[in-house]
Amino acid sequence: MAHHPIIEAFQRAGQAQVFAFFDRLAPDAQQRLLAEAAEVDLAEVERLYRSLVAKSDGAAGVNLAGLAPAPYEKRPEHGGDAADWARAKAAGEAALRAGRVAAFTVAGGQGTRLGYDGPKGTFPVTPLRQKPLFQVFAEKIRAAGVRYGRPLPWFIMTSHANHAATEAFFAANAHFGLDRARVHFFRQGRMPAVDFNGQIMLETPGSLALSPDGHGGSLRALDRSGALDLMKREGIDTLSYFQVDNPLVRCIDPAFIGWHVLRGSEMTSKMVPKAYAEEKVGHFCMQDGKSVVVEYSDLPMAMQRETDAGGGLRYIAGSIAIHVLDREFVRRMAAGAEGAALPFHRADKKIPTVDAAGGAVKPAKANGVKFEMFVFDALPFARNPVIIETLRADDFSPVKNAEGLDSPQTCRDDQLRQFARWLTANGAAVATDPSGRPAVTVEVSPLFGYDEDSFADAWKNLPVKPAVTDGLYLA
Ligand code: UD2
Repeated sequence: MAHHPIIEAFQRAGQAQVFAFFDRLAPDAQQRLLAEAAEVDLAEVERLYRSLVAKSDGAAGVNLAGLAPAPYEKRPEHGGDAADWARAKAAGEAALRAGRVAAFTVAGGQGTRLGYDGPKGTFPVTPLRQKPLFQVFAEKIRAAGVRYGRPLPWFIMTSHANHAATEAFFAANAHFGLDRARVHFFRQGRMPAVDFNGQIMLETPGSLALSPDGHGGSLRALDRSGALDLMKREGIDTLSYFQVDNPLVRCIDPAFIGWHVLRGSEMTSKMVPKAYAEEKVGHFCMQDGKSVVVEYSDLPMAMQRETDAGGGLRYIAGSIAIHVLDREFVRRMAAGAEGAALPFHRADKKIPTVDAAGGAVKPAKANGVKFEMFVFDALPFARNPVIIETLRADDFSPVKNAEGLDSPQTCRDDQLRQFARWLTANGAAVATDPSGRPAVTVEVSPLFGYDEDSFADAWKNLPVKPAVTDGLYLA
C-alpha cells in the first residue's frame, strides 16, 4: 500500500480497512479519499467507540438518577407575572434596536422522514403562495429589521450534502430581499460511521461513510467558520436559534430575547406543555442542580406518562428546539475547555457500505453506528439558564413527515389558524371551524405582519380593510 502519513496514522489506529481499495483508485479519487480521511479525528472516534459502543449493549446509556421536572416561566395567561413579561419584551426590543441580535437557522439535517429531495428549507409550506421555508424566515427577519431599525444578520448552517444547493437557491431568489452581505452560510462538521467493532466504514471503495455531526455541531461550526468573530466585530452578542422545519417559529421574539438579557443568561429556551405523554419532543428536567434536556427516546415511557397531584403530566415541559445563545458561551462550548464539551449520542443505523470485494451492500438491519451532538446538551453548562413558556399556536408547527402528524397539511392548517386569529383580534370577520381554521384560504406575508404586534400595526394602517375572502393575500 502507498506510503502517506494519513494512511500510516489510520494503520496505527487499527483502521487500515479505510484504504483497502486505495491502490485501485484513480489518482484524483485517491486524493479525495485522503481529504476525507484527514477530516477524521482518530482519537475521538476511538474514544467514542470505547465509551458508547464497546461498553454498551445498544440501550441508551442516559443517566436518569435524581431527575426532576424543570421549573419554567409561565406565560401571563397561565399564571405568570404580566409585568415581568412586559419588562422582558421591552428589554428585548431595546436589544434589537441596539443591533445586538442575529438569527441562526440549523439546516444541515437530511430530511429523510419527509421524503423530499433537496435542502429542507426549499420545501414549499405557505397555504396560498407556497412560499418555501427559507422565504418565510427571510421575510420575518427582514420585517423585524425594519421594525427595530437595525437589519439583522442571518447565519445558516448547512451540511456538505446541501451547502451548494442552499446557496444556489438563495442566489436564484435574490436572497428574498435581504442584503446578501448579511446572509452567512457555513457547513457543519462530519463524523464517520463505525461498525459494531469500531471499524470506520466505507460508503464506496473511494469514500468514507460520513454524516453530519448533529445540530450540536453548530457550536463548533459557528466558531470555526468565523461567525463568532464576525458577530463580535459587529457588536452582536445574542443568537436567536431555530430549526429549518418550523415556519411558525417567532424567529425574532423580543420577550424571549428580553428574558435572556435581563437574567444574564447564557442560554434561554422555549418550552410548550406537552400535548400528550408520547409527544416526540425533549423534556426539560433538573439534575444535580442543573437544567438538562432528556430526549423522548431516552426518557422511559413510564416517566413520560407520570402525572402530578393535579392529574397533569409531571414531565410537562417539552423542548421545541428554540433557543437564545450568548456569543461567548458558544465560543466556550466550541473550545470544549475543561468539561464544557457537548457529549456525543449514538444512533444505530443501516449504513450503505461495501463488502470485502468492494461491492455495494445495502443492509437490511442496523450495521453500524453514527455519532451526533445535540445543541440542547449545552444547557447544563450555561450560566443562569432560563426556560420560558411559549404558545404552541404561535411558535411551533414543524414539517417532519409526509403525512399525518407534523406534516405539510397540519402545518398549513396551523398557519391558517394563526392568520385567522390575527384578523379576528383586529376586528375582521372570519368564519372558522371549531378548531379555529378559517373556511377560506388566506395568507399574511411576514412583510405585512409576522407576529401579533406587527400585524396589528399594519392592519391599523390599512386605509381600507379588505374583506376576508378566499385568496386574500396581505403583503
Ligand atoms: C428535534 C429534537 C426534539 C424536538 C424536535 C422539535 C433532537 C435530538 N430532538 O427532533 O427534542 O425539540 O426537534 O421539532 O434534536 N440538523 C442539522 N444538522 C444535523 C442534524 C439536524 O442541522 O446534523 C437540524 C435539521 O436540519 C433540523 C433540526 O436540526 O432543522 C432538527 O433535526 P431532526 O429532524 O433530526 O430533529 P427531531 O425532529 O428528531
